[in-house]
Amino acid sequence: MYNHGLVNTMEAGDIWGLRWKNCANPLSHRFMEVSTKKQTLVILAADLNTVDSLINLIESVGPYISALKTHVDIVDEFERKEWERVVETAKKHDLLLFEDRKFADIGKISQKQMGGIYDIRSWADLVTAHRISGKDIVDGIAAGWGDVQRIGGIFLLAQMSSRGNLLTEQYTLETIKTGIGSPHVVGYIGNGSSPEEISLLRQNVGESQLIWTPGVNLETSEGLLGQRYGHPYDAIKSGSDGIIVGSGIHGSNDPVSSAKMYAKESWRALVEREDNG
Ligand code: S5P
Repeated sequence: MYNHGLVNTMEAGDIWGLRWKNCANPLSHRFMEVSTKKQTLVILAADLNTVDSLINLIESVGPYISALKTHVDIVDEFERKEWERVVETAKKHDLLLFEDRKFADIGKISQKQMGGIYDIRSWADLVTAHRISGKDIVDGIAAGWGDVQRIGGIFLLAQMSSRGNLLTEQYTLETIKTGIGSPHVVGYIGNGSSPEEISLLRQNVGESQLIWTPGVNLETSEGLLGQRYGHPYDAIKSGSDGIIVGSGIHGSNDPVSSAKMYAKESWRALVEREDNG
């Protein structure tokens, strides 16, 4: 087990405080437990386009991350059977499988899109969805899992990290209204590049659901094609529970050292967060 030496032995309930007590969905507790065991709040955005490169990356940084976020539709020559190797590797490292599909269609089509060529419903524990088409998208996605007798969780996009996005404060509030109290909504995606926006999101979400934030990087404040970045420590300190890191790890010359650094910053911020009581 990896240990930064910041905290010796700690139970998830001690370190996660109110979040541990108030989160209702068991998938959030699974995330908090794995994060505590590995002392990392890093969700790896594994944006690579071959199964072999994905597996190599997961094998090397697996001990320093707490969930695996995929974009299954960027994999070249996708084959369902080959994909199972990625799924197995993730499970070996105790990682929740989080498919960033960003569903946005009407409920009944989202249900069908959970199947199809990628068969997301059969392997993903978590998916992302936009609120734009109406609140029935949540039930549509849940029905997709139901079709294969599985239960999963949804992260609704309440904010985005990209420049010029159309998710206004009012839209964010409507999104939270849809998600709050839903047995299917584990949490929300927030804008990791802005501590102010994360704080506001946390105020409105309360303590009963998770917030995960992309748009974090230790080295740069701007990314390609309109991506914006903030510091991982600030994101967690202002109320995020997980940092989604892509190029900061897979684009680094030394992904293992980078993953360790992101893990350390995220864990340090959680330990120093004041609302853990
Ligand atoms: O608002 C968002 C929402 C998401 S899920 N902004 C994002 O960047 N993402 C995802 O996070 C994006 O699809 C990518 O997989 C990851 C960020 O990657 P990075 O390379 O910029 O760290």
